[in-house]
This record gives sequence, C-alpha cells and structure tokens, in this order.
Amino acid sequence: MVSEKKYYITTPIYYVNDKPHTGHAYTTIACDVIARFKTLDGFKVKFLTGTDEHGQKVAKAADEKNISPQKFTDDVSKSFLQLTETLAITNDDFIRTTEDRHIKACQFFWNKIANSKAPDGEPWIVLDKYKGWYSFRDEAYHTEDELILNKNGEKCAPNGNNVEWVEEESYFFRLSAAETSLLNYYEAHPDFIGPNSRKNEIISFVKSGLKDISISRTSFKWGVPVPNNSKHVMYVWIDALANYLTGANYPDIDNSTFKTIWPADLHIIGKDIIRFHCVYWPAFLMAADLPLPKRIFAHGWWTIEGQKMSKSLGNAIDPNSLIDEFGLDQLRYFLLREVTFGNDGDFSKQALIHRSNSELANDFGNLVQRVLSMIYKNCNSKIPNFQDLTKDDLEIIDNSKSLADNLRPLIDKQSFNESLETVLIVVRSANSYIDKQAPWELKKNSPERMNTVLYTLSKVIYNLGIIMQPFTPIAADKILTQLNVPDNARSFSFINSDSHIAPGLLINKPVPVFRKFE
Ligand code: ME8
Repeated sequence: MVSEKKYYITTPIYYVNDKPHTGHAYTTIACDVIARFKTLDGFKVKFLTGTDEHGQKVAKAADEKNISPQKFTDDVSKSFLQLTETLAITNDDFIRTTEDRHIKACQFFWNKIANSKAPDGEPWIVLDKYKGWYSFRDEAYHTEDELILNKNGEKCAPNGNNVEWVEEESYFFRLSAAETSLLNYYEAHPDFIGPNSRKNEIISFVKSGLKDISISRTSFKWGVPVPNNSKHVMYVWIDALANYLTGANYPDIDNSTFKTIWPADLHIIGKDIIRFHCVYWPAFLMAADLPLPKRIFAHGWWTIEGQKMSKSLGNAIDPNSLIDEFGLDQLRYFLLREVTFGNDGDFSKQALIHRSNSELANDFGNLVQRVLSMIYKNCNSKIPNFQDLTKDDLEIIDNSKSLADNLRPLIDKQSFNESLETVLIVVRSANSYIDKQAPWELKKNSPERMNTVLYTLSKVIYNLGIIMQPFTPIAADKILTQLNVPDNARSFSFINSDSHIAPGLLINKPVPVFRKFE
C-alpha cells in the first residue's frame, strides 16, 4: 500500500574537526529508530544526516595539515558517511555543507531574510561592528557575564573553552525583534520543544531578553560568501541550520518536493545546541517566511565511565570498536534503553553487557529460541494447528498485537526507553505463559494442546519480530527469516495478520539471535 503520509527527520550535521564517536552515533541511531519505525508504519520517510564543513576551526585544521580545507573535509566527511553504513542507518540523503546545492540554498535563504522586515518594521539584517569574547572551539561569542575563570585564572567560556577578544565588521540578525513572536509560538505549540524541562529552559532564556546575533565573518574565507558583499562569509550557524532546508530541495520552494517535505517533522539534537535550534532557527525561518519544524527534541549527554567523551582526553569510544566487540543491535539497544531519552547517561561496557545479557539474550532471545526449536523438533518444522484458544492464549496474542498501537504515541514523544519496556512486558509475559503452559510436558499427555500453545507463541514471536525491527534490525531480521516472512510482509500493517503465521507454514532451522557475554 502506498501511503501519502510523509515524515522528515534530521540529525545535526556533525563538525568535521574530529572523527565520529559514540555521542554522534547516539543521535544518529535514535533518528534511525524513528525513521525505521515510521517507514514500517506506512510513512514515506525523508531522513537527512551529514557534515558541517565550514568555519575557522576547519580552515585551521587543514592549514596545520598543509592541505586545502576542501581536501580536509572530503577526508573527514567520509568517516561520518562510513559510520552511517556501519550503524546500518537508513538515511536517504547525506548532506555536506560544501556542496553547491547547499551554498545555493544558503544564499537564497540569506537574501530572503535580508529582504524582509521584522515586526518592528526595520530590516532583520543590519551591518555593524562586533566586539566581544569569541570561542574558536565553540564558534560562538560569549558576553562578559557568561565568562568564568579557568584553573589558571584566565577568562574562558562557560564550558571551559578558551576565548579571545575579537573586533570585526559583521552583519547582525536582529534576534531581539523575534522575542514576542517566539514566545507566542512556544505557547501556541506546546510540543514544539521536547523534553518539557528543555522547553521551560528555552522559554526562560527568551523571556530574559534576546541579543542580536552576529551572522557573518570577515576574518576568514572558509564559508558561504554573503550575497553582494564578498568580504563576508556566513557565520557557521546560519549556514549549518539551513542544511535542513537544502535537504528538502530549498530554494525550489514552488516545487512539489519542497512542499511535501517541508516543514521537517523532527530535528533530533543534543542539548549542547538547543539554543541554536530552538531560538535562532525558528527566528530565521520566521524571517524567511517559512513554516517552522514540528518538533525539536534535545537529548542528554553521555559520559564514559564518568569522563567527557572527547578525543582530546584520549577516551573517545569508537562506535566501530564497540560494534566489533558487542554487535550493532546490542549497542543500539543499550543506548536507547539505558537512559530515558532527554537525560544524561554514563556509558560503561559493564552496563552494556548487563542489559544485553538480561534483556536481549535471556528474556527475548531465549523465548524465541525455545519456541522455534520446539516447533522445529516437534512439529515437523511447521507452525502447528490450533484448537480452542483459551483466555490466556488470546490475551498474550492480543498483547503482542497491540504493540504497534501502544508504541506509536511513545515514539512520537521520543520515549525509547518506555517503548522498549512496553515490548519487554510482552516478552516477559510470554515467558511466564510458556512456563505456566509447559509445552514440553503437554507433548506426552496432550499434544493438541501443545500445538495450540506453540501456535499462540509463534504469533507472539512474529509480532515481536516485527515491532523490534527499528531497534534491533539484525536480530529482528533473523527472527522473521526463521519464520520465513517475506520482505513485503514485515510492516506494522501485518502485525497479527493471519495470512502469514498460519498452521502448516514451514519455518527455518532456528539459530540463536543474541549472543551472551561473559
Ligand atoms: O554541534 N553525548 O556538531 P558536533 C551525546 N555542527 N551526544 C553527543 C555527544 C555526547 N557526549 N557528543 C556529541 C555541531 N553528541 C554542529 C551542529 S546542526 C545544524 C549543526 C551529538 O559535531 C549530539 O547530537 O559538535 C550533539 O548535538 C552533536 O553530536 C554535536 O555534534
């Protein structure tokens, strides 16, 4: 069935000044789970990720390596592209901000804003002079009162990064003129920012008064040239945020592609870039007279065994090595299950092993293995016949059948942990059912009842296999393949369809779906 429903989801575009680490993998995996979920639920999904390649840091890094910034970004961008493959990400587009399509979109976006008037009747963009404390690492200016002192008593950014005093001619976006419109918008669209705690933080920030922001630079060249003033390049945030429009075919706004895709349904970001996304971005879009994204969700921050996840500290956890050691499904599952999406988390291999062994291998994996092996051995590898389903049989089938309906609102709130808990409740109740029914004992005295119990469980496993596809795609594929489910019968519309799991269906030789770790 071809559906008209669309869903446009994005990750942040990652800086190319470092190799990808598990923090980047986290956001991308979260988006991938939603993209897969929506696809299985009948949406036509547009899923964009990519790399943010302009700015002084990149130019400096390339210079230090004695290569051109373009060559430098070509190399690092590849490692992010490669990561999407290692993580089995289903993005259908990968944007690089150095691409022509993006430069064209940025310049059009700039002109749109420059040619329109703010609510006070004045232009949105003005040329002025910037003087202030600039953090090259954050690519952000900080006000005097935001600065703190570092260990050596020097002024630094609130996150400890170095700052320097900078004065330069700059274009300004008059963010202060957007204050009232933003507050009205947040109030009228209570789901615009998630989680709620972050929304409240943004509302207080805007209420405390917005300052105009500098949106161009003359001190370096590695950026998108400002239209009609080639002395200036765009400051990274206007360039970076516009990537979400480029991905939707902007500036071809009269084209049906843009009209169908935009506005984005969901931007998932880390809490570090929430102000840029929830304050600057909607203000830029209002100024350009474009609809705002439907929702922005800022997740929390991972540390590693108590330490900041950064290469400079030498403890960056490379997702590739975690996948080699534990498997992709295990990493995906752990990251989304261990902490409530939105909260901070601490990563440890111990915790990953514990989650994976107890919930994936023991609870879920054993259920599948036990049931399919019994069918394989005792029922000629065929789904058995059933007779008179009891209240217990019907209840467990119904619970598994409701999974898509129960998860839908949770996924729309980005509640991954609760979604997985909802699935586990069904898994655990299936394990209790199997223990209570004891089909291995029925085999001798009541083979017909054993058949009915195994038939019931095969339906439950089919539904579990379908619903787990977004979270643990490799294992779910193995389960569905063992049940001989064709590729075109794996979407949510097939949950509990009697047409597939029916008596007589041959199953394949069961193989364990989850490893157990020491
Ligand atoms: O900020 N825990 O790029 P970036 C959780 N280019 N998530 C983490 C993380 C951690 N320890 N470390 C990184 C930029 N992330 C800009 C974005 S968007 C228009 C421009 C994730 O390479 C998280 O999603 O610094 C965070 O927001 C993002 O990586 C920052 O990536």
